[in-house]
Amino acid sequence: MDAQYYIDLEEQFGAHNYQPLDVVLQRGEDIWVWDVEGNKYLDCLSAYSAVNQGHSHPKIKQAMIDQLQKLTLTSRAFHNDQLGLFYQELCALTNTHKVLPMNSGAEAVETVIKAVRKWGYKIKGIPPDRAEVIVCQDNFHGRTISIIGFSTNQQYRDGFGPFTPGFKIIPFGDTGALEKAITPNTVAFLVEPIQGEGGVIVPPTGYLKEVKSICEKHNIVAIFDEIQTGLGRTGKLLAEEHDGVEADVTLIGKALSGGFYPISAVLSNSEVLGVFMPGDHGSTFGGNPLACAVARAALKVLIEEKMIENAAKVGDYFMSKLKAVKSPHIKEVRGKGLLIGVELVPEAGGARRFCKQLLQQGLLCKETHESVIRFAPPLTISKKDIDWAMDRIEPVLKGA
Ligand code: IF1
Repeated sequence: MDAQYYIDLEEQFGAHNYQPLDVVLQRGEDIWVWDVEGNKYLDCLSAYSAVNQGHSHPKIKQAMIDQLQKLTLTSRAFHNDQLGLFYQELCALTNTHKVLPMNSGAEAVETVIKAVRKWGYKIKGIPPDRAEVIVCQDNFHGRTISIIGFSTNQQYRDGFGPFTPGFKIIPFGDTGALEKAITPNTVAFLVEPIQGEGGVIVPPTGYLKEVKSICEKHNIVAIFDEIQTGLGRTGKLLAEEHDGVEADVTLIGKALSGGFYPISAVLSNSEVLGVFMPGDHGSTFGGNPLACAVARAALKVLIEEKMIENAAKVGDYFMSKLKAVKSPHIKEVRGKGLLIGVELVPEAGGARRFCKQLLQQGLLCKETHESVIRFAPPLTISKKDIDWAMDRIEPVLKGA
């Protein structure tokens, strides 16, 4: 069948909550994907950084197949032989004390909001139902009602009220605003190390370090949402490492499974997650043996195949090539590692048309915040692959 056949089926039967580019993908291998008509593309989105390890990584695939032959789901009413090993390996890798596994990134965000509120009431002594969490302008933390309730993107909120109270919004990157927003009822500050959907916004150097010391000073929980920036994307295991600082609670997801299966996790010091008692929180699929076996393999290949170091090296190379492009359309090239945004000037008419042209040239990427082209290929990409990509990106960026 040709692409239109599949597009028409989605049009006829699917809710229209996305507007995909006109390409129907069928197969993926490492940095490459093929559509139903056999055309080959370099994937520069990596499913929004869920496929950091490259499409269909053989070792993650094999780990999934092996676990599929044994046991996929038991519920947390019983133990299983993958969860404890997953905890141990993840904690050793991230210097974490306690883990709570969930499925989607948004569920991890919702989980940490519950945890810090309970920590506020039980440990910090905040009056009941008065807990406040500070978040940033242009944040993206997921699509649930509570999370979009503190989004500043009108479309994400429109028609979905009423929203969950208890959130304060401050400018991203502004530690003075953070200090000013803190009240005796503040329990936490939730922030992305780099705002992905916000347009690949990189905060001033040392921002996270200053955030952490302000949080320590006022006894509030520093939560870094690393669901997109984590697991090697910015050239470090966690983006917080660029500032040499550790969050009190870190959220990861997406590439935690290498794109094979939904799994997310709340990584915390003992105090915050320690407030949960049996029955306080849960999820049917959270921490299932299949998810844990896949995640163990995804973490293993990330480290063993030095994908993080490669992201730093090839990311710098990619960034330098993009910065060297002389084009009247480009306003700024920014990012870290292999999370790069090319912001276009308003006169360029938006990033989508450039993404459509790049698609014709065999590159898959996605606009974000209307005027930014986001480049986030798998962390396995080589400098040679970047040269192949730049041979196609440069003419498009220079074009009309
Ligand atoms: C969509 C954006 C990216 C995230 C951060 C939590 C979540 C995400 C920093 C929630 C998810 C995804 C969601 C997807 C598109 C994509 C996205 F454009 F929406 F914002 F990556 F930038 N924290 N981001 O980036 O994780 O529940 O999706 O597993 O909703 O369209 P999730």
